[in-house]
Amino acid sequence: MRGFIDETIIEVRSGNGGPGHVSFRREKYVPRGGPDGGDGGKGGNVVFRVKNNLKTLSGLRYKRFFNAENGKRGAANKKHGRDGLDALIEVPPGTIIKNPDTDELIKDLTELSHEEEWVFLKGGKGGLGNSNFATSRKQTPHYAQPGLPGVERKIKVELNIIADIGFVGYPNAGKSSLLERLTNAHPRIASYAFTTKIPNLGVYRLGEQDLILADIPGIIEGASGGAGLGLRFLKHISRTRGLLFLIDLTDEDYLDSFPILLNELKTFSSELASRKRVILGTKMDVEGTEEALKKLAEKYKDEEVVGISVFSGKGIDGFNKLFYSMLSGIEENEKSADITKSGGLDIEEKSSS
Ligand SMILES: Nc1nc2c(ncn2[C@@H]2O[C@H](COP(=O)(O)OP(=O)(O)OP(=O)(O)O)[C@@H](O)[C@H]2O)c(=O)[nH]1
Ligand SMILES: [Mg+2]
Repeated sequence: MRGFIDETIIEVRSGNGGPGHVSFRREKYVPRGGPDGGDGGKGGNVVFRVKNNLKTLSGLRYKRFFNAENGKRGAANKKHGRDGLDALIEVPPGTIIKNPDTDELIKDLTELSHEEEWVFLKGGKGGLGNSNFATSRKQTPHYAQPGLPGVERKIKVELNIIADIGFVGYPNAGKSSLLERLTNAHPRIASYAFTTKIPNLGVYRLGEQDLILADIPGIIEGASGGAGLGLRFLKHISRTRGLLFLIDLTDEDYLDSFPILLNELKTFSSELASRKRVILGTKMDVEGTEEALKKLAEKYKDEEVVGISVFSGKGIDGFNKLFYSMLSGIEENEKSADITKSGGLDIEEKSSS
């Protein structure tokens, strides 16, 4: 995933109404029964439903057409045709629907909460069967109405992606490497500082839900006061729900960087510094890091400290558990509505790359 805006174009169609039916009652000793053709069923609607466990539009990406079912024809005996099934399109909170040609807003689904639905296109009405048209003058009508046609539209579906977990650390700590290891993202990785200049996002599949991980540029001492690149992006992590502090165990001052990083966050926003967090000691494949990790864990007894290596794979399997524990309790506290409504990472940042 490159940018912060996920978008895709799809074509949707509501169902045609089913045609009304033409038939006449047939009974013993009644040579010419009255008209008994039933009405056609209604065409299915095109419906959007918001699902909190979705975080991207990947569910729409590989399916371009969403067609509701047509209503069924009416039948004899005034039997009503079955209504067509809706085309149900499930999207994450914060999804926006636009006209793909003019970019005009059609609907901002940010207003909807979990499981709420919005009917975009109504299906066509079913036609009336001939049983509706008998009059005293015309007792055997041989016509019924056709159903009304459905509606077809091409639309652009857009989503501001909001990160769930932010990676914080000095330059070169291994943040981008970890993102690449855990997700589908392919950020630039290099052995010099400030390789990452704008945040990279990746999707981590956690059971039924997608977690968006954000790798942000390295933060250095004085970031909150304007030093380095990290500052510009501190505002991005301010929307994340949990933070991973990456500390390079091969770094000389690995024992001191955590409070410095935390202090930068605090200076920027005290609320940020109180987010759920885990300290990751990185590059555990390098000699001497076992010892370093121990010292780190001893020094910050109140923190959760975990050792990992992207190279050897150490600790990588533990991320499922780690993310579950970071998110537990968060879901209920933060009504996801205010997270989604605060918008995502700015597209303006994307174009500055
Ligand atoms: N030995 C070892 N090196 C690693 C590991 N993970 C990353 N590195 C190396 O550390 C260097 C920095 O990695 P990046 O992922 O670019 O670090 P970053 O934190 O994103 O750096 P900035 O974008 O500059 O803030 C690269 O040379 C990586 O190959 C690891 O698990 N073990
Ligand atoms: Mg990086």
